[in-house]
Amino acid sequence: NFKSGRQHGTILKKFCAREKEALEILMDDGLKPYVPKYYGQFKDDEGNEFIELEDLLGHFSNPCVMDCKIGVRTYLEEELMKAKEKPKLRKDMYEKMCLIDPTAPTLDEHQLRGVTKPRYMVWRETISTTATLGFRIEGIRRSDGTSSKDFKTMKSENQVKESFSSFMNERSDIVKQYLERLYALKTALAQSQFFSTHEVIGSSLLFVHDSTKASVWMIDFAKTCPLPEGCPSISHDKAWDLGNHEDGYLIGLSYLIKFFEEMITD
Ligand code: 4IP
Ligand code: ADP
Ligand code: MN
Repeated sequence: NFKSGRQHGTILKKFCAREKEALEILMDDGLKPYVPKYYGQFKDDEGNEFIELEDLLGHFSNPCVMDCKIGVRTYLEEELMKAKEKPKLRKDMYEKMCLIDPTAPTLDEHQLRGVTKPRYMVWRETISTTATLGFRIEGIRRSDGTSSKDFKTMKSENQVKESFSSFMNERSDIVKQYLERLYALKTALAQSQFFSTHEVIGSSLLFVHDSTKASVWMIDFAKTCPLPEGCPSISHDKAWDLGNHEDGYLIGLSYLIKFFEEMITD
């Protein structure tokens, strides 16, 4: 997905100021063990800017990888404000919507051949498990290298559980290793200064295992922001209402933990 970094075991991701700022704080927070190591900014010869991150797959051989996007909301309140003040129609999002369900756009939207970003993002939340479970599977890559991104309309608990089972392929020991890590993450989140002062939107948990070990990390902080002045804290486990900045991160984590627990049969 990303270019290899300058050092062995790192990757380069397109620069985003917000993500860089989050990673800098995270490197000095209790969540550090659950985040790829951040090695700083980098500009290539053409002037393209990157952040350099630990390659989390580096510790594994022929890994299986699953990306779960966490939270009940996937766009920023700021994006919603912008769309209200000055609606910008996204033709690309309208087209992505039609590909999945040509009956999803309203008559107006069909005529305009465009939808606003929040409209598209909310629709994606409701056709998947984001709105109901606070997480959704974004992609799975198996150890043979084949991958599937066919999860956009996965809306039922059973479908998600089946995908988890097939991802973990009856390996109870792997499920247990993931669970230990998820419990530890939950504890670290409860104690984290970073987590108590940030809204975490559009971030994923990246699950990685091979034949002997399993682990999970928090990734993608491009839409993780410090809470505004007037809103010193959020619970991360309450429903979102405009202005309350809740992200539902812990709703998603709790469901993940619950589903993984249900997979342990012995
Ligand atoms: C994508 O929709 C994802 O939600 C992207 O999030 C989001 O980028 C895109 O918004 C949006 O079009 P699909 O997954 O349905 O294609 P991610 O990068 O986490 O996958 P942002 O920038 O919001 O994270 P645009 O505005 O970048 O197109
Ligand atoms: P974007 O914002 O462009 O979607 P992400 O940070 O979400 O980028 O990463 C996209 C994908 O790249 C993830 O689903 C994961 O498979 C892979 N990835 C991201 N960060 C790392 C990392 N540090 N090490 C290995 N793979 C990663
Ligand atoms: Mn992203």
